[in-house]
Amino acid sequence: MTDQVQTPSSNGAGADIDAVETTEWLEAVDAVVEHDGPDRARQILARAVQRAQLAGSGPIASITTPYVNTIPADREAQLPGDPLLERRVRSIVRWNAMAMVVRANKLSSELGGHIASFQSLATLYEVGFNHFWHAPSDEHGGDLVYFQGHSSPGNYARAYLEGRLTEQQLDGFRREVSTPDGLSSYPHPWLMPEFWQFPTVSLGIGAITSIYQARFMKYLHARAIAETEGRKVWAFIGDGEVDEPETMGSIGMAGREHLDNLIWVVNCNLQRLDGPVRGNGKIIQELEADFRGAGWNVIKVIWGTRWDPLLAEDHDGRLVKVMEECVDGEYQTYKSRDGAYVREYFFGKDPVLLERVAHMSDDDIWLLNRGGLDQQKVYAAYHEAVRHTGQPTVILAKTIKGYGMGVSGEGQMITHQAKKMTEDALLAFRDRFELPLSDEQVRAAEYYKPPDDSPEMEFLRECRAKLGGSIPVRRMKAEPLEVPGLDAFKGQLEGSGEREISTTMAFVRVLAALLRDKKLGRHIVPVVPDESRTFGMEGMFRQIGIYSPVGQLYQPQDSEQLMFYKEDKHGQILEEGITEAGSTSSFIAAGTSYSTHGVPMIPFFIYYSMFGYQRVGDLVWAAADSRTRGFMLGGTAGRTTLNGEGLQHEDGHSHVLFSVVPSCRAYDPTFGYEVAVIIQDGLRRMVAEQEDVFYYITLLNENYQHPAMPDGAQEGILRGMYLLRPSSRDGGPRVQLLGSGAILNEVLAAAELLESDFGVAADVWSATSFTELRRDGIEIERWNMLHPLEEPRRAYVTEQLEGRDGPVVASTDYIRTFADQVRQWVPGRYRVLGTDGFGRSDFRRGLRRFFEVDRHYVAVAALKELADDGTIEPQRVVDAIERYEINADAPMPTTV
Ligand SMILES: Cc1ncc(C[n+]2csc(CCOP(=O)(O)OP(=O)(O)O)c2C)c(N)n1
Ligand SMILES: [Mg+2]
Repeated sequence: MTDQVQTPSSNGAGADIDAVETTEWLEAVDAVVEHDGPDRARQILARAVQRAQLAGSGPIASITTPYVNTIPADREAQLPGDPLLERRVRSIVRWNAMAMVVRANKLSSELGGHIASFQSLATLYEVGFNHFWHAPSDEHGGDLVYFQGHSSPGNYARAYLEGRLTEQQLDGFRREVSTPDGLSSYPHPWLMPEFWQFPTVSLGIGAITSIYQARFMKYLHARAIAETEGRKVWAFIGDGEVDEPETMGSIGMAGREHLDNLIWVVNCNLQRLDGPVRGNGKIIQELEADFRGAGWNVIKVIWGTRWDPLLAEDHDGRLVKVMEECVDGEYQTYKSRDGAYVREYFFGKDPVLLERVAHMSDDDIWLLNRGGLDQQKVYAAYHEAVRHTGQPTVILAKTIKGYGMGVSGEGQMITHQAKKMTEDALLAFRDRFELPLSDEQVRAAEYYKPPDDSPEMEFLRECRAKLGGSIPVRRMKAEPLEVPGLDAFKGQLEGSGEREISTTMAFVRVLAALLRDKKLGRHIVPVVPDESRTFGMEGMFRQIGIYSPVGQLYQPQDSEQLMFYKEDKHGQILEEGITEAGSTSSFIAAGTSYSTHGVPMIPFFIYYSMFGYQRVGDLVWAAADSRTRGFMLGGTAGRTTLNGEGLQHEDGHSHVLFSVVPSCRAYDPTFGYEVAVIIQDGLRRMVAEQEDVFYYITLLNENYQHPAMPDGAQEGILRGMYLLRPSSRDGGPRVQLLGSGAILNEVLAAAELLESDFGVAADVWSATSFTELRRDGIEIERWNMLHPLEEPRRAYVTEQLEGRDGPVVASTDYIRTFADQVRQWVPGRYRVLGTDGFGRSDFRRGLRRFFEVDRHYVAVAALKELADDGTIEPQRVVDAIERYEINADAPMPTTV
């Protein structure tokens, strides 16, 4: 077998080694066409092509190959060592994984867990653990394995054998609150930060993030930031999971970027949760076409070693024909029955085949195994996959869901959720996998670990020692980087003077300053889904380059210009094209680089705020679970600020959505100095202090003048509010006005109206983060509840507003829920204005009036609160409504 596997080109192009022979063949084709017509020629050629493919030619003018293993039996690399010993170790892992779930559910069925999925995967995992997957060590940076989420019992069972987990911990599976070292249900770095690296259980998330991880490793290498060559990304994906758009949506990128450091293993156990994945078709053939079309190297591992003699004898193609005719629904049913059934309903489809297996007993037929459950076949596939160059590889491995569960689930429709095994099934499991357990031990589902000096344990230890230690293992911190002080952003702190700029422009300047920073600059990763020009970042194309694995093979149309579109092998920008899901995956890869690669990288992922959480919420959740550090920037945010774009673009709720993510710090700044303070502090927390948080910052495209930072504002900016402009008026009615984002300018204008038109003093506060204020509030409230005899603490909002006269009114460009978050800590009356309803297009002024968040509404709201307080006459509110020409009977914006 050759070391480097090349996919034969599909049209057979290349040097002709025997032109005379070729001519003879072509003449023969011509003759058939002439005598019997083109249909007959196609028939013969199709047969000839199939014959060649069966001999291992690979695809020829067709995107799929016959329903047999891609690697012919005589070209397989051989599994080293003692196959029986390896099987024994695997059987023990199988047992313990099953026992964990059975034991947890003996306690209570409330805890749940899955047995069937791992039993179908065990061989695929164990061959990897024993022979392929490197742990990070001095010699190797470590492979990254995205394990199938709901197969976690298999990982725990192996960690137990490796001495990483105790029996007590296994018994704490899914009991993280009541047991000291409980094990998380699924892979969650948040919950087990030294063990799990990648959250995968939301189906599709592991798939897409693994692709962008592989790409990020190439990027780090190209930029000479980390040595990632030789490291592989492996991802285990369910055959049902491929229906998720996140799973298949980016496979084209992996092909296009030649990610030969990426290996996917699709566990084709033919079943999902409810039933068959493709009962009426064949998932393996379908995926073969999809992946090959996307430029992947496809290795099908369908049949086990015991089929080899039957396939070798199949000169007339009758066996392969039946294999191809059977649909997955039938294949599932076969494995839920027995050898006699397989003889009758599979081989019985062709009397000649029945004859061929006549010498085999029903038991022999039952033992005809599937490729993904055959360690030799799996080894051969992995061996080839890790050596393949120029393309990512997908291994399509056919397995059996619930393998070994017998009557309690093997190949059965219900198997996915089976958490219990009958006593008979447990005993049969023990016998089938030859485990040295007494009936008593089996009934109690006792864990089993062979003695330390047994050949099994020695084998296990040796294998992992050779590969550098145990996996999965997660690094929690890297060497911190030095973060520039606030003075690096002097331009923003001093304000814009007469110039009108947007916070997006302010941000781009902050970013430019960071890129210039000698220490931090190269660690910055701008991630953009085709919106750089929208945000005025196109100057960076030329300056730092757009990463491309092949550089730039064309002269760009704008090459004459100073800031031309520059693609570069060492480029720094990740220009992702129009994929927020892909960009978020890059954000995760970069933002967890401190852990996976030991080098902190700082992603600045900028996108249209409406196409953020709303579009890729589950990936954001995965980012948080992964302990991603970095900045997400919701550009052109606000329901009335991105004025002309209408219902689909105008975001009035992304802040509310981000407020649900515990490790996200979300801000809605108005001025350049606020942007600078927030980003500088974010860098301090994430890069210097290595806190596992990330930031969501909304940016605006509205231009206005930015003042210099008021003295002492810094703490308030970070905690969520500060007094921006106190009224100079003493005595008389007074109000406290809060605002954020672009609406803060309306609030400032409202303060002027109140003072000039109604003689009301208004203090104006910039509320940079209602979400942070709420976090502080609930924490204080909880402390006070639990410490009833102690001096009560005060929430930051209360501390700021207490002792200041008058009701409080808040207005933002977000739905009312946003500013409402702090209601219970606001002393006195609190009225919130917001942009509830669907967005629409118009001038900003019109939109702010329509959504009732503009200066006039703020003034009216403030007067109404004063009237309700008894401070002024209600007639004054009527005056204001008239004066500002407000239609009191306009419909609610939510209803139109
Ligand atoms: C996004 C998402 N939707 C639904 C689920 C619930 N779920 C967990 S496993 C599963 C079936 C998975 O089938 P498959 O991918 O074939 O994996 P198998 O267990 O067969 O290996 C479902 C629907 C989930 N975890 N994530
Ligand atoms: Mg499945």
